[in-house]
Amino acid sequence: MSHALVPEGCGTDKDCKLDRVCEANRCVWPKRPQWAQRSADASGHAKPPIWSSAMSEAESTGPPAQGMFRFDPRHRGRSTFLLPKQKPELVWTVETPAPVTSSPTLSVDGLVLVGSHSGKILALSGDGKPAWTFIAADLVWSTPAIAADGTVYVGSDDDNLYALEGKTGKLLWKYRVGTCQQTVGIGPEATRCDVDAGPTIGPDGALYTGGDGVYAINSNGTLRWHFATGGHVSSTPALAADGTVYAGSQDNSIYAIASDGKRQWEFRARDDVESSPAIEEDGTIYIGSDDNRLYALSPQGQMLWAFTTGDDVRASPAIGHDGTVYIGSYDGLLYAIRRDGTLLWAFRTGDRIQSSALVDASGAILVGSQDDRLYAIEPDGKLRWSVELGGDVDSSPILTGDGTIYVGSDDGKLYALRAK
Ligand SMILES: [Ca+2]
Ligand SMILES: [Ca+2]
Ligand SMILES: [Ca+2]
Repeated sequence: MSHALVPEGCGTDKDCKLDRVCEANRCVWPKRPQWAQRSADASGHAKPPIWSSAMSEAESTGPPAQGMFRFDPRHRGRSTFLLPKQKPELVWTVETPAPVTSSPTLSVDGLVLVGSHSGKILALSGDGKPAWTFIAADLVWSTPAIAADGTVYVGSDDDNLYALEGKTGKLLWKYRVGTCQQTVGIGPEATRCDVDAGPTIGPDGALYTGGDGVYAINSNGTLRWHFATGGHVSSTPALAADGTVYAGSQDNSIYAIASDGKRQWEFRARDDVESSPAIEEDGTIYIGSDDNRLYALSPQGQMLWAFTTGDDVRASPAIGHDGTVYIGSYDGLLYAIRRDGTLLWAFRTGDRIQSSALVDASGAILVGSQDDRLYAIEPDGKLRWSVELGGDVDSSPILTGDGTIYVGSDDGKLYALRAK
């Protein structure tokens, strides 16, 4: 079969992988990120004065990372591609062979990377053939992140953050997070230092992840800083344009940490925070909590609003191009919430939603549910199609320029789906 990913040559932006655009028949990174082109005045929120200039500068220090959880450091879950209109068909599956809650990531070399509870990190070609496998000493929940140079960073419940060579999977370094007496297995001490988060890759190549607190690790595997929290940090920190790191913790708090590792503020939710934050262009932070709420916080840490769902919110928010926020809840509903905190619509699935939604270029949504289905939802909240997989779909799906969808499931498989 033909390769699922177009390596070179393009007719339109849709032929290009990731967020690249087609210029003179070549896929290139856009000169300015799309978010920087919109006026913050239109949002109605106060704009931090350094916002766009700081990010333009940061972006100019190097090409953006190839991929990570929620696609970029601001975690908006926003794709530049279009979801297929027709229900896609199964192209291939790969047995990992244990639950896949990790979300797949694409490299510009055309590899699909995913972690598994088998401890394996698998790299597959676009046609599902194994390129390499790396085996950690415990479960992998973490979504692999791929730096601009192709290096793959991924965490494991064995308490290590691993750096792997992108083409071969060869271990470059590992960083042991925390000083937990027991690193693998179950129990509070065995899980306290688990590296479940992303990691997130910053513009200078630094890695932001969680364990017994929040970690910033240099791209050579040395510690930049550790920010202690009162509970495990399982979710992936997000990085704002001014270098502020936002992270949630099982100590019920959401933290803002300056680029030097110093605490800026702490916002107290009423229960664990396992959702990862998403950051809007104007700096607004959206994050869910086990207290059933989705919070909108200002860059200064004030609550703008809270939207209450019927159960824990462990998924991470997606932010549409028009500012609508999409998030699933353990109550089984996928919510579309306007930027003022009012409900636009809710879509009911048959079980809890842990999967974080993807929003496509037209505002259509893709999300998994523990009812074993992957749903495509129209911008107005109506069902477009759904596909039944073999188990819970807690993994967050990704979409490529040719409409291929990759997602993992508790049945131990990574799925590739594509419409005819
Ligand atoms: Ca552990
Ligand atoms: Ca709850
Ligand atoms: Ca199920």
